[in-house]
Amino acid sequence: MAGHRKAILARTVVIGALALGLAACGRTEMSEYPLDALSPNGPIAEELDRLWQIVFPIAVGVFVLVEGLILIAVLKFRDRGDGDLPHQVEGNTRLEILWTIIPAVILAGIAVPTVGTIFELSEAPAKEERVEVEVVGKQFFWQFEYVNEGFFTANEMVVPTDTPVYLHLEGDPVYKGPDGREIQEASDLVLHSFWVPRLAGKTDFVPGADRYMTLQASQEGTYLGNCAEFCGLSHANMRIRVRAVSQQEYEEWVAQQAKPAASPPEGPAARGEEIFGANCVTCHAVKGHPDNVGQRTGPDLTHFNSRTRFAGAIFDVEDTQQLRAWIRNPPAEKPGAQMPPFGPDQISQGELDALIQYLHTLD
Ligand code: HEC
Ligand SMILES: [Cu+2]
Repeated sequence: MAGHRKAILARTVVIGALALGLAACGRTEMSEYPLDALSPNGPIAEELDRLWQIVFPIAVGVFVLVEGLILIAVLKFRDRGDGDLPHQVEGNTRLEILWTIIPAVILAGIAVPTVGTIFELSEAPAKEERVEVEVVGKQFFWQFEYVNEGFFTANEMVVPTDTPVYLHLEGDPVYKGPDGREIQEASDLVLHSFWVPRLAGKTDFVPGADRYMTLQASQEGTYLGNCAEFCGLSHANMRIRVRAVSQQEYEEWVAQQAKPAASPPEGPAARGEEIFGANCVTCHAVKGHPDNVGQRTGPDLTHFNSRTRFAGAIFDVEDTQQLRAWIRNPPAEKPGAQMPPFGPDQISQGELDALIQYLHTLD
C-alpha cells in the first residue's frame, strides 16, 4: 500500500515538473510580447525591478537557510524505530532573542527601499507632461477615456513612448443618460486589478475609491496585460493591450479617434448603420451615428475597426466569422459577457452581414 502511494507521489512530481518545463518552452504571442515583469520596459517597471533585485536574493537566502535546517532536522533526528524518546529541550533564551532580532533586522532593511519606492511611484507626473486616461474596469472589459482629448476606447490603449501616462482608476463610474440622468452600472461594483507587467505594477480597482497609477513605455511595441484580481466568470478574458508609438503617430491616432464616425454611403453598410440604430445604440456609443445616445454600458464602437481585438481583447476584429458568432451569442463566446444574444428572429442572416460590414467601416 505504502509502495503504491509512493509510486503515485513520484509520478505526480515527475508529471508536474514536466508540465512546468514544457510551459516554459511555449512560443506563443506571450513570448513575443511577454507578460513578464522581469523584462521591464520603462522607468516605472524598471524601478520596481530594481527593488525586486534587492528583495529576491534576500528571500532566496532565507528560504535556503530555513528549508535547509528543516531538512537537516528531519533527516538527522528522524524516528529510527528504536522507540526511544529524543532528549527533551525547553526554551533557549539566547536562541529565541537571536531568531527574533535577525528577522526584524532583515525586514527593517527591506522596508527602507520598499517604502521609498512606494512613495516615489505614487507621485503624480507633472500635468503638462502627462497623458491622462480614465479607466473603468467593467465586467468584463476595460473602458479607456482620453479625457482631455474627448473620446473613449476599449481594451486597447495607445500611448506615446517616453511619456508618463497617468491612469485614474475610477471607483464611481457614472454616465450621463440621454435625459441627463446619471446612470451607475451595478456591473462596475466589483474589484479588478490593472496590470501591464512590462510597464508598471498592479493597481486594484476599489468600488467607491479613486486610485491612480502611472505607466510609461521606453520602446515602441505592444505590451500585454490582464485583469489581476478575480472579478467573475470572464476574469481571465479581460485583457489589456497597450500600444506604444512615436509622439507623431500618437498625435495622428488621437486626431482620428476624436473624429465622429462618417455614415457609410448607400449599400449594405448603410443598411447596417440603420440596424445598429435599431438594436445596438442603447448600449454602444458611435459618435456620428444618427441615433447615438452617448457612452453607455458597452464599449464605445466609434472607431471599432481601428482596434485589433475585441471583447476584452480576446478576439480578432478582422475575424468576420468570430464577429458573427459574437453578435449571435456573446455569452457562448465569452462566459458571463453582458451583451444579450441576437438570434435570427431578431436579426436575419442578411442583416447580420450588413451590420458586420458597417462595423468594419468604423476606422
Ligand atoms: C444590453 C447592452 C448591449 C446591447 C443591446 C448590445 N451590446 Fe454589444 N456589448 C455589450 C457589452 C457589455 C459588451 C462588452 C462585452 C465584453 O467584452 O465582456 C459588448 C461588446 C460588443 C462588441 C465588442 C466591442 C469591443 O471593442 O470589445 C461588439 C462589436 C458589439 N458589442 C456589437 C454589438 C452590436 C452589433 C449590437 C446590436 C446588434 C450590440 N452589440 C448590442 C452590450 C450590449
Ligand atoms: Cu476584472
